[in-house]
Amino acid sequence: MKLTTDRERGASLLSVLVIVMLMSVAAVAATDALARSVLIAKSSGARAETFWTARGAASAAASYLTKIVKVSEGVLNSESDLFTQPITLPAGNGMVMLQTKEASNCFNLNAISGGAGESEGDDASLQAYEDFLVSVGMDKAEAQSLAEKLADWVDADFSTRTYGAEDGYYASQAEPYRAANAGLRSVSELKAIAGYDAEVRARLDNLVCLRPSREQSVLNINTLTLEQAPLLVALFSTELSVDDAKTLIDSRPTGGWSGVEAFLQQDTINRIAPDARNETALSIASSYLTADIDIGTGDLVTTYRALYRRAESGDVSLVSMVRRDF
Ligand SMILES: [Ca+2]
Repeated sequence: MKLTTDRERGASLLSVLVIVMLMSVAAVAATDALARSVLIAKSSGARAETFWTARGAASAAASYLTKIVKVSEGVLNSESDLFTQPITLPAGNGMVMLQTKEASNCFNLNAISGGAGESEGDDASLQAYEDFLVSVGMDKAEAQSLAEKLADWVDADFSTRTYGAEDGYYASQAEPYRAANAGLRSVSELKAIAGYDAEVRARLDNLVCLRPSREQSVLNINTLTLEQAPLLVALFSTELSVDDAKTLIDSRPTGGWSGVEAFLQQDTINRIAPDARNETALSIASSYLTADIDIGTGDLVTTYRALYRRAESGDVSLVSMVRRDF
């Protein structure tokens, strides 16, 4: 009888041990899951904090830029403090560093007609784009072909221009797709357009942009860099050579030209026929600015790039903000 009782006790003890072991495993798993969700909550909290800090910094930068450019009516040159000195602002638990850069000097691809009901295209903007493509080194036939392919990609209709490409072309690719038939959403979209191979895109790199307005960008002659010489060439119907444009930019007086008139007096410009000039697209003021916003959280630095537009009123407003990945 005693033996049976001992056996029963032994069996009960074993059961208890098994239960305790299972509960320990469950407790460890629960603790692990809790620790993980705390970690996830913490990191998503940090991400949200970084994002809101960036938004706050971008708004603070808009007020700061408005204050600076209102005084000078947007007149800025490459030596301006705004472009050479970073600005540090306190934000949240840390600091935010802003570096403002000129963003007026680029060819606005949104000037190429793409809106609904404008399927005929805007000949002037397309011609300006062809001139720009010639100024970056394309021959005329290549420039016309690339311009028409972009125009077909963004225009609302499905009819193919002489050298263009519509659904018929894109549907015949190894991985078929369709033309967007809408304005570009990103410069990287060029990759999907017929003819815009890596070499072509490399030539356009840093010279083309997308701006909310359909107007062509007005260049600030006092912030143009040597690499941006083709933009100047395009404004003079390619009557100005790239080398002359570079020499001109290189000879710019310290602090910049006093005005567009002084620039137009330069020999290489002065001899160009008036109807080959697009003087209205030149200025000594900046219409777009970008700010790189570095936000430090712990060991991690997150960089955002904000685009700002200066209105006629002098107010500077945020157009867009994207996180930059390096
Ligand atoms: Ca189309």
